[in-house]
Amino acid sequence: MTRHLSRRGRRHAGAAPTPPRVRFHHPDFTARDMQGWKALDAEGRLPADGWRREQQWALDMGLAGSDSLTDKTIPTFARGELPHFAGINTFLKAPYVENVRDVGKYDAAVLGIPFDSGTTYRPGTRFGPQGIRRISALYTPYNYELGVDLREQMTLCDAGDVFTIPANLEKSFDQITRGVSHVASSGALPIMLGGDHSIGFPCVRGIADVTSKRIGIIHFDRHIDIQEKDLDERMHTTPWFWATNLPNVPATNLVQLGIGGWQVPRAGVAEARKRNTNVLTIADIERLGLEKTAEIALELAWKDADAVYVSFDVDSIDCGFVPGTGWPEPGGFLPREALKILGLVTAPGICGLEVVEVSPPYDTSDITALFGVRVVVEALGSMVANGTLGKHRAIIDKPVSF
Ligand SMILES: [Mn+2]
Repeated sequence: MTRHLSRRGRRHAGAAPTPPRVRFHHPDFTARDMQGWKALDAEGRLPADGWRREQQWALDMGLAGSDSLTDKTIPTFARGELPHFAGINTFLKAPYVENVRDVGKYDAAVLGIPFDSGTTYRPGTRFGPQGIRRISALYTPYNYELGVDLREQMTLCDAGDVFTIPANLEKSFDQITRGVSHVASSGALPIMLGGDHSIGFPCVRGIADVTSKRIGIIHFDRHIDIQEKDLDERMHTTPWFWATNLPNVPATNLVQLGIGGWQVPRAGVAEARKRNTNVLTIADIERLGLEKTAEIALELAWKDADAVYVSFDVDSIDCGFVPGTGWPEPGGFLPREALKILGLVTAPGICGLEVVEVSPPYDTSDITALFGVRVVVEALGSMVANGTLGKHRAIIDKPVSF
């Protein structure tokens, strides 16, 4: 942009000599507070060895491309990241671990929990893992603002889905706990793609089973999800009642962010009050600000605890952004607010992450599933940027083997 002429100068602009072109509003490239400029430099410091290895692997696996192609890194059969519209989708096209005994060779493992028998309104979250994986193909492993490239700085695999039993919550919970405890015992960070929120209990149990240490939970939701039973069963309104009954998962370390509106069952509120969980509403968070909210959440979740688990219900976001969910609710987080808090609360490292309530049959243009992807990569990116990925291994003192 050229320098603005003064009112007087503009009036006589026709007669005045042309002013010199001066960069007036552009920021100083050396300014430390300009993330946009700093991130340009940060990318230049990232390695690209992982990308070159992937390209070579793609040629080895997929045959060299046709002679007419100028770019000799393109194989005949699509393998790896490119093109984004092709290939068999794992999460972020991470390697599929066919033999789950190999899962410990990776820093983090994604596992799908295709289960919606705990749903009390809209079903469809059994397709959540498929929906999230499909649209995850859109993403690269690199994030601009963080200056992080997951392909270069960590190893990720997709362990596939837990075999759940439709119409049987209890058998499914046992399967889920077994799967999660297997992954947790291996040392890989377990990342669960739900599934309805009833999986919160068996997922936390899977991690709590492999440690004698104390676990806190940071829970993003519009719903309080801590009543004992719903419709006579342990439905998706109940996970924290059962999780905080576990001896090493105290309710006082449960931090519930974004709770509110007209869909919060009073039975759950009474239970949260009785157990002294920590509830912050959207209005609280607006008043405190995002940084302060994250600071409070970390303080409460980590108080006398050794690790923190993050449970992210996509319905914590205003329903205008997440139509594909089981109990949509207006008035929740803006996506960027929740992502900011999520990045901050995962920065010290977590012992597990679940993203729940993505229901592709109700989704529009994959936007809810896309947000689910973003939750996972945002958490991983934050831990990589802060050097905390893998810290959870220190708490695994009772690994299981099957
Ligand atoms: Mn919810």
